[in-house]
Order: sequence, then C-alpha cells, then structure tokens
Amino acid sequence: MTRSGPLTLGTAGHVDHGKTTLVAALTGVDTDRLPEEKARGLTIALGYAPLRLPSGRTLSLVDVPGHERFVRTMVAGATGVDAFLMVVAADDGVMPQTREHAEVLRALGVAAGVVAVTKTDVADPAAAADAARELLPGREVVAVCARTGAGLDALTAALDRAVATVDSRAGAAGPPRLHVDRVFTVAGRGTVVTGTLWSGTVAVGDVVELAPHGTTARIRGVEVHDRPLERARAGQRVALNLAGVRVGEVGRGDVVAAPGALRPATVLDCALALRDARPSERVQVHHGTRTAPGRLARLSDDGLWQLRLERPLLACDGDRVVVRRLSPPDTLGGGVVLDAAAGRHGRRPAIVDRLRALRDGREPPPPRPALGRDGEPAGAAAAGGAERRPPLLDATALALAERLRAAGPQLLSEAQLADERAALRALREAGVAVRVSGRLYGHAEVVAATRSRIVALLERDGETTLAAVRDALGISRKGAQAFLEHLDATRVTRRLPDDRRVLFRARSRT
Ligand SMILES: Nc1nc2c(ncn2[C@@H]2O[C@H](COP(=O)(O)OP(=O)(O)OP(=O)(O)O)[C@@H](O)[C@H]2O)c(=O)[nH]1
Ligand SMILES: [Mg+2]
Repeated sequence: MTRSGPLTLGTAGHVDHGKTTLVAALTGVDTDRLPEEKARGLTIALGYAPLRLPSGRTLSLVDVPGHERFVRTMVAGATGVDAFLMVVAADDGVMPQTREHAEVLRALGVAAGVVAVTKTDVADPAAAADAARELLPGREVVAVCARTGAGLDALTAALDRAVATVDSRAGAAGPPRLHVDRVFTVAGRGTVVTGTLWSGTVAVGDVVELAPHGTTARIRGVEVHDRPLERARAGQRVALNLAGVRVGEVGRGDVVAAPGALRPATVLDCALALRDARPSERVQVHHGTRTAPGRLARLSDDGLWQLRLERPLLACDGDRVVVRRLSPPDTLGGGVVLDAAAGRHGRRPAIVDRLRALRDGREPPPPRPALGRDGEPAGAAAAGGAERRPPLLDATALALAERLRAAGPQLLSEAQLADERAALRALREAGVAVRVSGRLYGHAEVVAATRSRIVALLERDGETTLAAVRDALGISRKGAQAFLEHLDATRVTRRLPDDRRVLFRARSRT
C-alpha cells in the first residue's frame, strides 16, 4: 500500500441531485454518453473521467446512477473506489438513495470522502448540510453550484485533504484481478474490457484468464484514461484490449485474473454488519461487478454469517461484499469475506472460533481434520479444547474422503460404498461428503466446483442440455443427470422439456 499511488473516487447520491453535472463542472467531461441517458436526463451506466486536484494529483472518477432501480450498477461502480464524493441537492436534502449509497459505501469500507451540497443557486444549503453531517459525521461538507462554479475550488481542496489519508492499492500484493464493468469492441483492435484493477499489475503480453468461464486471452493493449501504458497498477481504472476472446465471450461480472488464481465459490463465510436481517432470508449478494442471490445462515450472534449462493461469486478472503434485501429492495449492509472456500456448515464451535479469530486478526486455531485438505488429524487433535471439538474422523473416513475426491464428478454409488456405511455417515455429518442425487455421492469440494462449472456454462450459453453437461464434464450420462437433478433440487437450475436446463433465475447482463 502506498500513499501517493493511483486512487479512484466514486460519486454517490440520490437521483437528480446533480452528480453528473458536478462531474462535468469539475472535469470537463460529460459522463452521460448514452442516447437514452441524454433523452431521459438520467444516468444509467457508469461514467468515467480523470479529475485533477489542486495538489497536482489525478484521481480516476467514477460517476454512478442515483435512481433506485440502478442501485446494482451503483454498487458495481462503488466496489473498486477508494473515496467518495457524496452529492446532496440543497433543495431536496438527504433522500432515500443518499442514505442507501452511504450504507453501500460503509459496507464496502470506503470511509474517506467529501459531501458536496449542490444547487446552491436554487436553495439555501444549510439544512441539507446539517442532515449530511448527521449521515456522514466527520466528513467535510462543501456548498457548491455546478451551474455557476461557486465553491468548486473549495471542493477540490477538500477532496485533496480527504484522499491524502487514503492508502492506494498500488502495492496490493497478489495476482492481478480486474472486475469487468464494461465490454465493447474497438474497430480494428477487437475486444476491450474495463474495470478497476483490485490487485497486482497487468502488462502488454500477459496471459490472463477470464473467470468463471476459464477462457484464456493475451493482453494486446493497456490504457488508463485513454492513454496507452505498458503496465497498469492496482487502484487504476484500466481498459484492456484482449486478443483471443470474442466480445460475446466476456461480460460484466467476469473477472480478468492470473490463470488459476480464482476459484468460483457458492459458500462464503463472512463477518457482516446487517440491519434487521431475518435468519435464512433470501438476499442478493454483490461482489465486484457480480451479483448472486442466496440465503443468509447465521453462524453466531456477533456478526458471523454464511452466505449460501445460488450462483458462484469470484471472491477472495478479505474481499468486501454488499448484502441487499430482495423485496422490498434495500441495502441491509455488508462486510468482509473470511473464508471464500468454505464448505456448507452450521454453527459448529470449532469453525466459529476460527472465523472469529480471522475477523479479529488473531492467529486462527488449526482447522478441523475433516475440513483440512491434507486429511491430517494429528495437529488439530493436539490443539486442545477437545470437549468443544466435533468427533475426529477415523482413518477409514479419511480414506473414503480421498476416494470421493479422486472419483471427482464421476461420483461413487451406494453400491460401491456398501462396506463403508459408517464412514460415509461420518463424512456426511462433517459436511465432507454430499449425496448428489439418488444413490450417488461426491466430495463436497468436487460438488461445489462442478456446480460452478455448470453455472458458468449456463451463464455463457443461457441454456444447456444433459448431453452438453456430460461432454463438458467428461462424465457419464448418469453422472450428468445426477448433478442436474441436484441443481434443480437446490434451485440453481430449472428444468425445461427435453432435459434442457436454464439458471433458476436467469442472470441479466446489464
Ligand atoms: N439550478 C441548478 N441545477 C442543477 C445544478 N446541478 C445540476 N442541476 C440540474 O439537476 C438535474 C439533474 O442533474 P444530474 O447531474 O443529471 O443529476 P444526477 O445526480 O447525475 O442524476 P442521476 O445520475 O440520474 O442520479 C439536471 O436538470 C441539471 O441541470 C446546479 O448546480 N444548479
Ligand atoms: Mg448522473
């Protein structure tokens, strides 16, 4: 992390409060470029412009829509930002999406920012400024008018002060990850994707993977705010020209990453701050530029939750998620992913203790053997706290776990497991073995990975058949049938005539 590296600033605020007009006054760029935006006088898509501050520093500015129907787009834009510019109209004051956007920023951990109370040519800003101070205590509030330019110098000076305290992600370790927010073609050059680079660097010539589909591509060109560069660093808004991928093969919500760096996950253990969430409530989870419906499972009374998703997200430990209620739509809050490779489990004390330690930045206790990838029980057994620990898996169970893993998506049948009933029961109780369908069993990790592959197939093609799944996974027709029945039963997919499947809630690519 570094204090002088690139930073991204995101607008926020209620519809029609003057965000885009203020961005134009500050940068000279009209970020509402779509004909539909012009016709309706409304921001629909994310807009981008460089913003030069009095200190000489240039920020990447993301302009978001304020309309309540586009909160999903707002979250996708806010997800990579380092600081905010909350815009409140002097005549309207703090309104529902002023509050909701503040909630989203809080969930994403975006703490630094400035409030601009604008349209001071039509109303006295005092009341709106007081309400904004209450909503976002400690942030500077500056009165401005985008029409006359009054207050703009004071605003940019306040932004300079606000971002001076923010660490850039420029040094963020790890492989490159760019959450795609736009895809288009440029004549003669092919597919271009844009997004904020969350970590790592990308350079011309690098080979990257497009998760979750697994397509690989070569970076032909790198641009930051329309300027070509050899290499872009984390924290920058980046446009990548990709060779080897057609425009239809990549969409918003995909992630450009180092090959093999990301694993799609449908179960996330998280520390969340949520407003009046109901246990097992169905919610929409936002991560990066992607969303997935899922259910909340409370793991503790102090903010530990498991998110059980109907579609995979591409999260890493430490990433932020936003959780929204589906109906009526509202932001409930959000928080941090503690374990992006979690298995489905309940309030088991050993797991909850480990998550709490991770959340609090303490050394976590060693994992339970049943969940350990090495299947090595000794270390955990010696670690004490035996009375709170679930029963250890014996050697037969650990050997069976390995057989299940080795079988992969071929699965094992009850007949093949006839002599190991007790071990199978223990593995199922420990969440290691899963009954996929009928009499077929698989390793929980294999089942999760296979589910992700089928979902990725459906996201790419919209619809799939039994034969296509069989071929894509290289398994028997019976195995493919079992997985599809499993996904139907867990409402990930929906069955159509002729054994065709679609996603239960077909994702819309906005
Ligand atoms: N009088 C006055 N009108 C303004 C000012 N700033 C913006 N407006 C007007 O307010 C309306 C909304 O402005 P926008 O900038 O599109 O608002 P927005 O917050 O970007 O709206 P969404 O992106 O749809 O949420 C437009 O008609 C602007 O001309 C200002 O400082 N003074
Ligand atoms: Mg706008």
